[in-house]
Parts: sequence; C-alpha cells; structure tokens
Amino acid sequence: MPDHDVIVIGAGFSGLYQLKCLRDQGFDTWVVEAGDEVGGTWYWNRYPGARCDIESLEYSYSFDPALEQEWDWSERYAAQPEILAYLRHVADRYDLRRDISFRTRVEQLDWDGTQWTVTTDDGASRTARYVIAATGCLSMPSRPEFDGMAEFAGEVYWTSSWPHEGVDLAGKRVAVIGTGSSGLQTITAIAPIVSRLTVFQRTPTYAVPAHNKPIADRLAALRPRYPDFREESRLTRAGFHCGEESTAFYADTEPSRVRAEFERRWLDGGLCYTQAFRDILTDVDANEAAAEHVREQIRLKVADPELAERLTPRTYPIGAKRMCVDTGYFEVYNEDHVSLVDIETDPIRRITPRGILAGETEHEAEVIILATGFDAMTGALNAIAIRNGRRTLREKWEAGPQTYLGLMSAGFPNLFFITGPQSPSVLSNMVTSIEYHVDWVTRALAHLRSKGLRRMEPDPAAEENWVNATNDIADLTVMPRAASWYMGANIPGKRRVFLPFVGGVGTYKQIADGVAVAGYHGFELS
Ligand code: NA7
Repeated sequence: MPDHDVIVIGAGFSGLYQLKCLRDQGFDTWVVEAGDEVGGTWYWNRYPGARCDIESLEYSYSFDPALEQEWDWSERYAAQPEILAYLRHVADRYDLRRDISFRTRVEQLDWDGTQWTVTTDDGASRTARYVIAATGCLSMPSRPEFDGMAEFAGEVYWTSSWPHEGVDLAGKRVAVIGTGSSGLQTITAIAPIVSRLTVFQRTPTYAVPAHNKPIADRLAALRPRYPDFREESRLTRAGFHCGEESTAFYADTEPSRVRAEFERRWLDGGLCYTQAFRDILTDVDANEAAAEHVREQIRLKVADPELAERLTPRTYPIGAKRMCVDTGYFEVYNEDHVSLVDIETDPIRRITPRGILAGETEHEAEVIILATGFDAMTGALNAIAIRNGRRTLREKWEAGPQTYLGLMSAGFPNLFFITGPQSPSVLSNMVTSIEYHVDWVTRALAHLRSKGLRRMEPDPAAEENWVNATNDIADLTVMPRAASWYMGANIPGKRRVFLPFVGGVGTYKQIADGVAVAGYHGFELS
C-alpha cells in the first residue's frame, strides 16, 4: 500500500484548494511546499509594489460562498500582502496546514508501474498512488548570468525571491534590469524613495493604466449575486469579466467609433483593453490600431519625445507578450533622477564593482534589482526529475511540452498538472483556471475510485491531437509573433513553441467537461 492516496506538490492557490477538495472526498493527501509558508507566487514575489493584474473580485476563490461573503478586498487590484493574507486565512479557515510539510522541495518522482515515489531534498521519500503538480506557471525564476556579478560591491535582489525583511532602498542609487510586470511595478514603487534610478530595458512594454481604487461599494453591490458572477466568469474568454461582448474591428472601422472604444477601455483600465474589439489578437489591423492607441498615450505621458520613443513598443503585436497594468509607470521617466538605458543599443557588457557597464557607459549603483522573469509553464516541472522507468518527462518534452488538455502527459500515469502547458492558465485569470483544473482532477480521482480503477493516462493519439490543436489555434493568432515567455523565448536553448491554450477559458471548459462526461474520452483508465 502506498503511504498516501495523493501527494500534491505546492501550497499556493492550486495546492491549497486541491488539498481541501481531496480531503473533502476522503483521500489521504500530503502536500509538499518549498517555502516556509503557504502562498506560492504570493509568498515569493514580495518586491515593492507587487500587485495582481486581475481584479480582486475575480482573482479569488469561488468554491465556498461563505468565504467570498466574509472576505473584504480593499482595492480593485490587490497588493501582494493582501493576497498572501487571504491565502493564509484560507489555510487556517479550512485547517489545511496539518497536511502540509513546509521547507521541503520535491526533487524526484519515480513511477514503478503502480505508484509514485516522491523524493524530497531532505533525502526522505514517500509513495502515493497519484501525484498532482500544483507547481505554478511562473514559479521557476529565470536568472540570466551577467559577467562580473560576483564582483559587484553593492546589494543584489531578485523580484522573484525578494527578502522578507531588511531591504532599505531609501536614498540609494538603484539599477533595475527588466521591464515586464515585476520591473514596472518595482520601478513605479521605488522611484519616489531612491536617489537615482537607472532602468535597463531590453524590450519596451505595452502597459495600460490600472485605475486602482477602493472597492467597498462594488463589493457590497456584487455580494448578493456573487455565485452568478463567478459562473459567468467561467465561460468568458479569459476567466474574468470584460463587459459586453465586443464587435469585430473589421466590422467597425469608422475612425471616431474605434477611437471612442479605445478611449473608453483606456479610461476603464486593465487587461480588458485588448478586448475592445474581439479580433485584436487575430487581426493584424485590429491589433495595430490597439497598439497605436497605447503608443499615443505614452507620447502624452512622457514629456521628452526622444525618451517617449525609446519607451514605445513597436516590434511586436500588443498582447503577444503579457501586457502590463501600471500605476504611473511612464510618468516616472519625467523625474530628473530616473533614466533609461536601452540595452538593445547599449548592451550590458558586464557588472562592475560599482555598477553596470552598458555600451561604453558605466552606470553606478549601490543596489541592482533583477526583474528578469521566469522559465514559464515548464520550468518548475522540468526542475523535478520525473521518471517513468524508461525516460524523464524533461526528455519527452525536449521539443516542447506534450500534454492532453494540459492535465496529463502520456507515459506518465497518475501524474496530473494543475494549469499545465496547453491549458489556458497564464492567458487567463489563474484562479478561475486553477479551480477548474482542481475540480476536474478531483472528480477524475473520485471516478477512478468509484469504478475500482487505479490508473489513468492519456491515449498518445489524443495527446498528439491536442498538441496539434493548441499549436494550430495559436498560429491563427498574433500571439506567436513575439519573443515572449509564452513562446519560451526568454530562456536560452528552450524550444520555441506556444505554451498556453489560446482558445479561451470558456471554450476549454466546454471541451474538458465533454471529455469527462464521455467517460474520460482520450484517457486510458485501468
Ligand atoms: P517578464 O514579463 O518575463 O519580464 C522580464 C523582463 O526582464 C523583460 O523586460 C525581459 O526583457 C527582461 N529580461 C529578461 N532577461 C534579460 C536579460 N538577460 N537581460 C536584460 N533583460 C532581460 O517577467 P515578470 O516577472 O515581469 O512578469 C511575469 C508575469 O508575472 C507577468 O507577466 C504577470 O503575469 C505576472 P524582454 O522583454 O524579454 O526583452
């Protein structure tokens, strides 16, 4: 007999809810977590200004109506401490901690034909019939090597593993490398307190304003209909509301109406901007119109036209890299103590004891902050030696991940992924997608048990079809046209394939629901 029915890796949004569901179903479950607290992403990413880019009313669990009635979100976009407090509350409220081992990292998984042996970094191992990887999509930091890093005399911080205390940037000369969401948020938050801020930008970023604000009134109005609101979210394109279904750009190119629609979305703020027209991610003209409106706004915000131009994204479609939601990012560059180094024209040559040498100029700094992103979607899974007796998952995925529905991979039975590659995951409200996968997997395990079955694995042909379908759908969009982490392009040597399922949350749900209803069509159960 295995030690446990199920071992879950990770205690973030996915792992916590998965533990609760399995426990409710009577499965003996053990959760392994590398951090010393619950929270996952929201435990590690505690850099200044860290904030969610999905609205709090959507980026929260829906599984318990009582929980959503009792928790008060203070702002439209919750800051990291509030989300971490929420997850700690969830862990306590459902008494989840007693089945979680903290400060323990899974290093190896071995399938012996009937069960998994899970080996952790303390050298111990335990067995389970099923393993669920709730390892997160953006949890394996990408840490590019810069020559001379070890010689730097000052402090170095990574946004993705920010120290819990003891960082004081006030009055210091600070350099930030990276202008994705983490970089933008950090830059905006620290600009008012540092004496000098030098930003190293490789690719300019499309950012739309957050218009963050208190939401007590909205929360009160929503509460009576929260369950319906959640149900609607599950069938939307991205797992959250973006107002009424928009028209197609090609059907509405009258300039004043197009402009009015972009302006309306801009004033509303947030990621719904790219849903101003329903074909912004599939039609190059629609995309260019949306991009051009953002470029105009950057020119309005940045006083120096030459600087505005350097901050303006031109080389890739809007939405093809994760768009940022900002709270005054571009305006920061109007401050005299803030400067921008374009490393496309002045590449970082090395880190020196006193700062960063880019092109011919040494930029002095006492602190370097690296906001260089993650080995997305496959990084955390590939960091574990997952072996089926013949080969590793990493070997199987060398040319890109192969999954059926992003939930499992053929040849690796009884191993489930929560928001795995080729599921909507990072293109959606993660919490909507997490809850959907956790519910799906829980139901599958209950189904197996009720039928006296003990093994589940995708049929290789079904998997191949799914991989082809996800690639084909991505190719119908502008999404593969950027060197993005969606494509694995930020990691040297990583095969460039589009990693998430771009067909939409609602569509995905209908497909995966159908698969389950049809007796887990495309899976082999035995
Ligand atoms: P991102 O979005 O991957 O941003 C990383 C940034 O770091 C981006 O601007 C990169 O430039 C830059 N980068 C990465 N490697 C280097 C090197 N070697 N040299 C210089 N610059 C580099 O990660 P974030 O943490 O900001 O955001 C991740 C997600 O978290 C976000 O999308 C939200 O979903 C939440 P590039 O654009 O690749 O040229």
